[in-house]
Amino acid sequence: MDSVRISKTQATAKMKISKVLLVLPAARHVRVTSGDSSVPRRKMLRFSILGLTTVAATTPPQYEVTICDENVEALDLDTDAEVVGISFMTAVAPRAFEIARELRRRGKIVIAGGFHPTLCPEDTAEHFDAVVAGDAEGLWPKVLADIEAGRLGETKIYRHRDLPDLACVPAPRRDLTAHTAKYYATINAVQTTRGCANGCTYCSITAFHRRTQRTRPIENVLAELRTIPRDFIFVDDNIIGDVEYAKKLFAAMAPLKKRWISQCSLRIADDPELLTLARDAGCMAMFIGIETLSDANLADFGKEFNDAAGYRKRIAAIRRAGIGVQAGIIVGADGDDPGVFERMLRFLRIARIDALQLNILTPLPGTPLFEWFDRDGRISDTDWSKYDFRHTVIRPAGMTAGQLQDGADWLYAQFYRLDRIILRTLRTLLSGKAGLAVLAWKLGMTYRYDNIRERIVGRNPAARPAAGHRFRAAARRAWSALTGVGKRKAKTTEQDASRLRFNAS
Ligand code: B12
Repeated sequence: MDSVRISKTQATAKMKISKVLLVLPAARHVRVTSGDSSVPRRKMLRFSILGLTTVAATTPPQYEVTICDENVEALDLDTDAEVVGISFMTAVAPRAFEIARELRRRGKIVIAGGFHPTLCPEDTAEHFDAVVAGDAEGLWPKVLADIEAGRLGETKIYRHRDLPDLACVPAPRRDLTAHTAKYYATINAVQTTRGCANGCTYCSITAFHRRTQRTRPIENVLAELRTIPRDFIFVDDNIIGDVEYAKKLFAAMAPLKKRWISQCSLRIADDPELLTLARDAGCMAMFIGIETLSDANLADFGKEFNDAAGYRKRIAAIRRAGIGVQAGIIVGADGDDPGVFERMLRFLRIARIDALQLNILTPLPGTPLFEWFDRDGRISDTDWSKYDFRHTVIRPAGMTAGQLQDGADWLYAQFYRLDRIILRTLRTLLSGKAGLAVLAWKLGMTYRYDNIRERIVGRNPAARPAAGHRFRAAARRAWSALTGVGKRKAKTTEQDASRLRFNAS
């Protein structure tokens, strides 16, 4: 273990711990609060709190552990736990900082862990008593021991020198989520590998896992699978990253008769044996990063292995094997112009994509993309809560920021239009894949519900406006040329070039 040491005088007093609370903060628009305890109907988008159930499992048994996921229950700031661990990704960092401030004011010891703390440990440390950067295994028990011994202040950032062997990953404490299980698509999330060896320039996984992929012993995974129901999700980042391992795992899983979904790269399409093994192991669908139709964008993303020209053939091969495809798409890359949204919608229809996760290009801290955008002064918004892939936080090269936002909203709303969801579902049903049809229907309706609730409609920036609209726009332009009213203020060069300070509140 490696750690950042700070002055000894800051060490805390010895503290007896009996209770530990683990918190998953939620964004404002989906959060359950004590004032309004109704849980938003978006169950299909809640499927894993494996981070916290795993941290709970690494907590020494003498402590009583509870979990609060703000997506499904209100957080009680007057908790009787002495120590609170908060897990968060970048998009919820502001909420995590707010919770930490409130809890520390109440005398609690508050520790951060997860993606954002790992990728921005120094910034995070300003808000917490300590930060666990990386896997909890091996570090979290040490933090708790340091608190009891009064040594916590000596170490502010706990970090592994060498990434731990995944043989040490404990079975997650799913029992701690039993009371809220009905709000999740499944609480049965399983991880068989961590990380991904591909070096995609926008991806946090590469930075977090130091561009490695570690695998769990197959017998440990099988033992865990035997304890859970038939349907579950593998939350791996690229489950076929280590092909030989994946083949062995899938072959060993076949007799268990499970049904699962996961994430992988398009490379699965190139290996017929792998496809068959995955299907026979119960794979129903894969989330696959298609990302873009432009080879220039793929080169910027360090993802040339996707090869845009081969998409349709490869996707067809996956679907022929009986595996559905949810496409991960990124818009706003330098090669994208205002026509990208229409082109993409057409492609998604022709390629018979079952579900879509649309992401506006977002430079996440710790990634090469973030360094480039920061260096070039192209980050336009420094509020982490907007780093949820649904907000434009960059200055795009091939269109305006407004066009990017409008076009992305339009594409999402169009893909999840009710008639299109029905059509896709019927098509899948008629091809004899009832399980996949139900899954695609539920997912489609959930995304649609989110779009309606968040009033996402958008506008196709490449569409020719109707005559009335063109007339009003021309009149507005003439008026603003004459009077100067309504002109957008240009940002100053100093503002553009200055190093950005990210909003921590
Ligand atoms: C399932 C999942 C989701 C689920 C739920 C996630 C959740 N827990 O809240 C849903 C669908 C809601 C989701 C949404 C999003 N997600 Co998501 N998600 C994942 C995924 C695939 C798996 C998470 C998981 O279960 N991991 C398994 C556990 C075991 O790993 P872990 O969480 O890292 O936990 C370990 C350590 O980090 C540490 N640890 C974690 N927490 C704590 C806390 C303490 C106190 C301690 C000591 C240690 C500790 O110990 C754990 C065990 O070693 C990850 C990718 C990944 N590999 O993790 C992306 C990931 C976390 N998501 C990501 C993103 C970007 C998003 C979205 C913003 C956008 C999107 N389109 O996906 C939205 C955000 C919505 C919002 N506003 O909140 C990024 C985060 C990047 C970042 N820098 O923030 C990831 C890494 C994916 C990626 N390829 O980049 N996601």
